[in-house]
Amino acid sequence: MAGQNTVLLDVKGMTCQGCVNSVTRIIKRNDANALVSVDLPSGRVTAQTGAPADELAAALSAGGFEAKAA
Ligand SMILES: [Cu+2]
Repeated sequence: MAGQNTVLLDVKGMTCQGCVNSVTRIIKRNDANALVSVDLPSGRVTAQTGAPADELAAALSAGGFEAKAA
């Protein structure tokens, strides 16, 4: 798909599968076609997406997860 990039984010505050689901949902709200993988122990989120990392980090921060582009 055009414009798809690999975006890496460091996300703090994820403690369980529910948080993983929330983070995934927030990213998909910004890009419904995003492919999201979350590594809970490290807080590393990898997304194949056309959305910019900064936009995703801002959305996650607004959703209660401290996030920044990795
Ligand atoms: Cu949780």
